[in-house]
Amino acid sequence: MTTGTLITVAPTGAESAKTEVPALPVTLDELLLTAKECEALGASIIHVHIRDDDARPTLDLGRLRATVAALRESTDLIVQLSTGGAVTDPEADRLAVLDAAPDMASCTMGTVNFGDDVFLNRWEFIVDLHTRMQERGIVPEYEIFDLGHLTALRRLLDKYGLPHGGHVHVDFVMGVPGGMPGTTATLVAAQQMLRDLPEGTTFSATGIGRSSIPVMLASLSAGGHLRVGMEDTVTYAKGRPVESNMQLVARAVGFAQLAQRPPLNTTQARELLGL
Ligand code: KMH
Ligand code: ZN
Repeated sequence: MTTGTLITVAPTGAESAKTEVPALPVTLDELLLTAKECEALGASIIHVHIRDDDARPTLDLGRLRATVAALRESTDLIVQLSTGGAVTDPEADRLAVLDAAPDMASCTMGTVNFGDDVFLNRWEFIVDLHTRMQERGIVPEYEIFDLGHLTALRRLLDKYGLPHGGHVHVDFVMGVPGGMPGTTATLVAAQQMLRDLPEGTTFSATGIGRSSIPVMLASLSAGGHLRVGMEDTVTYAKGRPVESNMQLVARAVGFAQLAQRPPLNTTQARELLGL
């Protein structure tokens, strides 16, 4: 059964430099403006990475708390903080992100090569994230960069139980150099593997770079949801840099409407995710 479409905007990420991508929102004001405009277009979740005064990625707890509060005051978006951070962030700082008490947080289900870097996610670290989120009433979004991460998720849920709220939602992050490719065949394979997870498990998908559009179309046709934003995509079309996150959200909304799966509003999204 298909429903409307949950649209997540991931506006900033930790990988692009403001000097190279001037449209990237890096200050709190830029983030809030982006959040409000993306919500008005049809986004219901915001996946947040923040930057310091020099526009470098940071996991500073004071800033994270202020960001969560400001997003809640200015929007009704579901606030999802990244616990992935940047590849250089230590585990303790990534765990401490939960102290900012977001509605949701990401939980990456395994280690993956990440271009020339390694995005390290040890089993014990994953267990810590999952169990602390259970204790604190934070709903996880399980980030799946490779198919084996779904097997790890099944093992996690079997051993440590369901997340807060009881609903399992995963996000296929496809096309990272080192992870699974952003193709229809891979998305279908990943979707098939959801059969081993609790009934009712939902998925979003995002394709990095040029896999953005194929993954979006595949996800919509497979009953999945969408994540878009400048964390994942900085080129709109060949030779055309992305002008704003709103441009990417508007395109996703247009595709969702064409698929007759219009965007879920924030209330419907909360219901779907067990928030
Ligand atoms: N920046 C990547 C190393 C997440 O937000 O949880 C990890 C990432 C995943 O973006
Ligand atoms: Zn992220």
